[in-house]
Amino acid sequence: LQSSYFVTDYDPTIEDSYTKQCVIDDKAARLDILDTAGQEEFGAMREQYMRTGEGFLLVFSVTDRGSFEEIYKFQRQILRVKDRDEFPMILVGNKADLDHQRQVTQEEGQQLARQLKITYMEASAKIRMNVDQAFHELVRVIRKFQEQECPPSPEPTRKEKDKSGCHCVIC
Ligand SMILES: Nc1nc2c(ncn2[C@@H]2O[C@H](COP(=O)(O)OP(=O)(O)OP(=O)(O)O)[C@@H](O)[C@H]2O)c(=O)[nH]1
Ligand SMILES: [Mg+2]
Repeated sequence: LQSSYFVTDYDPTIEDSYTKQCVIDDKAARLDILDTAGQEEFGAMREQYMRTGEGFLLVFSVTDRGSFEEIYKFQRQILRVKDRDEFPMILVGNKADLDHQRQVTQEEGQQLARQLKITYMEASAKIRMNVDQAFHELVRVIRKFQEQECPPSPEPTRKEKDKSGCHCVIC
């Protein structure tokens, strides 16, 4: 589910990265997007990207039940790596244009999202439905989370700033 173009051939990702500048809710944001591998062979890299990510789009295909069933495991792994009960994530059911090949209903997507306490969105990279919206929604969730983690203090002294250990890349 890539932000700016649609590729027709299947080309398994190992790891790709993109940078995008945009304005979300009147605030500038720089998105450093890391597109990671779905294939099991590249699973060893998973913990590393989970450690560095500030937020995650959990993408499955509504036409592939197996990809849906893997989401729960990924989410648990992210929470374990982050050592948190909650972390910014959005559940995305991609390929919503292929309605006749559906193996996962919208209700099932919603239900899983409720269970994981995150938002569910259906998208189609092919017809560019909800692609930007999914990234934007994730930025909102990241902002909210980081605001809670390190609320902007009125005038922190330099020493306090150094101690705080907050790295709000998207502010
Ligand atoms: N119809 C339709 N096809 C899609 C959509 N998104 C991706 N595809 C097709 O599905 C295939 C796989 O797409 P990728 O984006 O490479 O899938 P991926 O999940 O990144 O796969 P990995 O990189 O192996 O993890 C390609 O042939 C795409 O053209 C979509 O929204 N609708
Ligand atoms: Mg890919």
